[in-house]
Amino acid sequence: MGSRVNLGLNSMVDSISRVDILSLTPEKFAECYQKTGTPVVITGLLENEREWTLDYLCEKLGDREFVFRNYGRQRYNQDKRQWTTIGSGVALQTMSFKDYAEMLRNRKAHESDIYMGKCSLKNTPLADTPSLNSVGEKLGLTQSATHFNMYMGPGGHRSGLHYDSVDGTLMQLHGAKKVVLFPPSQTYNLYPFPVYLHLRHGLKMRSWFSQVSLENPDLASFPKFKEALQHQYKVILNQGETLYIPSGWWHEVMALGDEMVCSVNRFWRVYPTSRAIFSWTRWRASLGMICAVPYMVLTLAIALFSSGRTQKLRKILHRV
Ligand SMILES: O=C(O)CCC(=O)C(=O)O
Repeated sequence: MGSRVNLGLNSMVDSISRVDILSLTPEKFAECYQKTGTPVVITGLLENEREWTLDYLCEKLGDREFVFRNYGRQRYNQDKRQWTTIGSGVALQTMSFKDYAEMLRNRKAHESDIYMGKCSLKNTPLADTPSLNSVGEKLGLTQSATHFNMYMGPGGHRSGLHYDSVDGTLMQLHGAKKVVLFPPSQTYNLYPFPVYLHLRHGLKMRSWFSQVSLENPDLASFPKFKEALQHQYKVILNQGETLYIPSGWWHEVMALGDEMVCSVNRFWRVYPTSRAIFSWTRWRASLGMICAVPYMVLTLAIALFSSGRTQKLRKILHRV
């Protein structure tokens, strides 16, 4: 997969392999990475794509409204066990793209850590971007699980350690991100939030997120995390590169630098099906979703009969 480096800190760090698309065929991608569920950085796929600057994004998305995540900077200093919201469960703010661009320019988005997380580009002019559409084709990925999703915001933002139950391709379009990964075998050394938490919090909390802070791990409370560190991988995803993240692989994603950083991902059905069937992390996530159903039904019913129902419904659906 990549080379192992001993940092002398009682932790080994692997780097993810880089492969150029010119030396990769869909068959080779399936054989080497998809079937084995191995992450890889693919270069050359977005070679001809223009840089997605804030001006370009304003031109394409200007007046369109999106649901943004207002995380708040203080989160980074909190013990995750005190959290009652995660990811799309945090305070949500609906605004036009151009208003958000202004918050990035005047740094209000940096101060409050406001992030455009998993915002679908469906029905926007960017959905037809040829190079994005060719990524799946060139890798032989045919069955998408979602449309393109935008993940963009201020440098310094961290999307906390979690796994997805589908495969993902993360395409870097402006700036760079650092990604830390752990294999599915490390799930219990990463102390995921318990599945039953969904009964109380619906999808505001996610059992596929880790309770451990990578920056400042509490080893007294999470002693097995030391073992996980022996299996960690790190990679800097540069502009124009695509990271394939197989289902069940834990990942934390950090936007590097101080300026706006932008990526687009797409989720794909897990192939071969046997990899999906024998994946405990997937079953675990499905169990979590089932536990979240009663809470979600109740929240939807309350939203339906309240004033401002359209906004409320939009926010609830954004969580799914
Ligand atoms: O880029 C990010 O902030 C998160 C991306 C992510 O988690 C993913 O692509 O699965």
